[in-house]
Amino acid sequence: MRIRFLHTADIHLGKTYRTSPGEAARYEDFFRMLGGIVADAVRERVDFVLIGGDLFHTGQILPKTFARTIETLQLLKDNRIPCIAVEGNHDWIHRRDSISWMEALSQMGYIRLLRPSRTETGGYRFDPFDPETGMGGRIEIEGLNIYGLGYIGAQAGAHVARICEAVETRNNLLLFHVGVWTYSPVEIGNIKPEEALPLAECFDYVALGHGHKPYIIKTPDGRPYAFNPGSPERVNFGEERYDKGYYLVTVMDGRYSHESRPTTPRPMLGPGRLPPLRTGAGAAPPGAGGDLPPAARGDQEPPVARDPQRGRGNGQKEPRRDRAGGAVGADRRQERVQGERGRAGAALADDPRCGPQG
Ligand SMILES: [Mn+2]
Repeated sequence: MRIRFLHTADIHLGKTYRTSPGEAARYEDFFRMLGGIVADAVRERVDFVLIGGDLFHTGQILPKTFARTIETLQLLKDNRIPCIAVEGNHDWIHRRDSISWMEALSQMGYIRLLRPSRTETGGYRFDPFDPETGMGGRIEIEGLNIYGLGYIGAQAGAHVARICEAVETRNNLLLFHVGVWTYSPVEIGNIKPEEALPLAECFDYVALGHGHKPYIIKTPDGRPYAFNPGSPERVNFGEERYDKGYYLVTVMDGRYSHESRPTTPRPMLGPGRLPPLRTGAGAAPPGAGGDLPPAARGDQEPPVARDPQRGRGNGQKEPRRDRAGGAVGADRRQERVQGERGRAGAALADDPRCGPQG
């Protein structure tokens, strides 16, 4: 039995560069990028699409962002390709008295939002997904059991044993919004490689999201088991330094093979004009583009030439200097606030910025 799926993450729909004339074009870039991935899914006739969290840039989104999201995901729904998603630290909503946008999308059948429930003793429970309520912790497609876990906070490493204890099936995949240190450049929401390793015992493929840079984690004996596609767009400055894309994964008789599908986000180089888009996933419709002043692109740092030899998601450790593009103290504090779930909802609703590369 052959199963094929696309694995992407960190789409960050609704990201804006406020008060800049180029805002409308940049806002649209993120939908165009997701639209390109959706079109690829339909063209490749995949069995499902995985989104590893941060579909939205903020927990509270504008009505137009929700409308554009539905419009973009409509093609998957029309083609009956399930879009399975978890919540990242960016689209997680604090208030439990109102339904989140992610829950709404799930109830409307645009995504299947996976979120485990917790037992009284602190354990995890992955109930089968119920299309009626749009809720559940796992879903079975063609004999593959897909478990979903969104952003669970800074102490995620301490939860790995409890997560594995809750797995009762074979042939398992885990969709998880977490970074693996030191591969992930995000400062918060990481687990250490040795903490992540037990996941390789109960899941054949761990589909990550969170770090915007691609990487692959292997077991000590060299088996790749955790895959982070990175953001297909350039969400923050500094992300022009590495290749962008998502994965097309094939499962044949329980064996996984995967292929990187490169995307071509708008270049962030050069002052003056808004650079044009190239073709491919995320290609520009006719008439897109226009002038974008330096402030809109946040040219606080000099343009950086891309080096094609770096950041290809080959699982190799990257030097720390790549992280956050030289984040300063204020940015780090901001990131810390956003990373703490208790306060994230309010902080993110008011602030269009994103923590460095998360
Ligand atoms: Mn993100």
